[in-house]
Amino acid sequence: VKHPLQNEWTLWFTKPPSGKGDNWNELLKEVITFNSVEEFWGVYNNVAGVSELALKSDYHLFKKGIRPEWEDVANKHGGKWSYQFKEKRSVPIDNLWLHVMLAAIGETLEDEDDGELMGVVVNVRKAFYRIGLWTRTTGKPIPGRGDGDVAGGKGRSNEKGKEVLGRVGKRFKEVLNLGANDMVEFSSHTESSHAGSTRAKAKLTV
Ligand code: M7G
Repeated sequence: VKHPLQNEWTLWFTKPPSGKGDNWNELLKEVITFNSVEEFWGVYNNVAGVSELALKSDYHLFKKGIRPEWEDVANKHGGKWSYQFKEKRSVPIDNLWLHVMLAAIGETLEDEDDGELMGVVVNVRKAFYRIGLWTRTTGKPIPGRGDGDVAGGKGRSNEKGKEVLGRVGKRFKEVLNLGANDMVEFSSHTESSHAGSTRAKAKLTV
């Protein structure tokens, strides 16, 4: 018996660059798509844990059909909540990433009609692990769509947009098991791409 997930999910992997000439496109690889709890565990049990990955590797778990890139139509008006774990030796990164993936596929990070969650990401870097949650919007109405219309075809005011985004950030923070003084930060993909890095200055925190 297979227990179906509400959405189909695709796991992606970013290989560390082997030389100078490697660009983002050549490094990002689609691994596998699944749509049941059982298949998720099959995938999980057969890929390397985050703690075993080389520096500059990423895992991305995204809803099927959405590439884990700023440029994807589903992401281009959005952004991400993220947190950097700087104590690489002591942070239980494999367990944290597992719980973030379970929260994503179990749909506990947002309410059913929020339509914000695009995917989750873990980056392995020299000085930190970073876990991110990509959202469809930045809390503001998407330009060119009139009445504040966002995902799901429902009108959403500026105020409501901020509220939804903030709630998703708070749930993400709970899954990461962070204390009240540890802040998850939001940055829009526009900021990230202009800064050439996701270390762009965050404006919103929870
Ligand atoms: P990062 O992995 O988000 O953060 O971006 P880091 O600076 O902590 O490593 C690293 C680099 O990967 C960026 O400067 C871009 O060159 C490239 N990159 C990352 N993302 C998520 C994208 C993307 O969505 N689109 C493109 N074109 N490049 C990206």
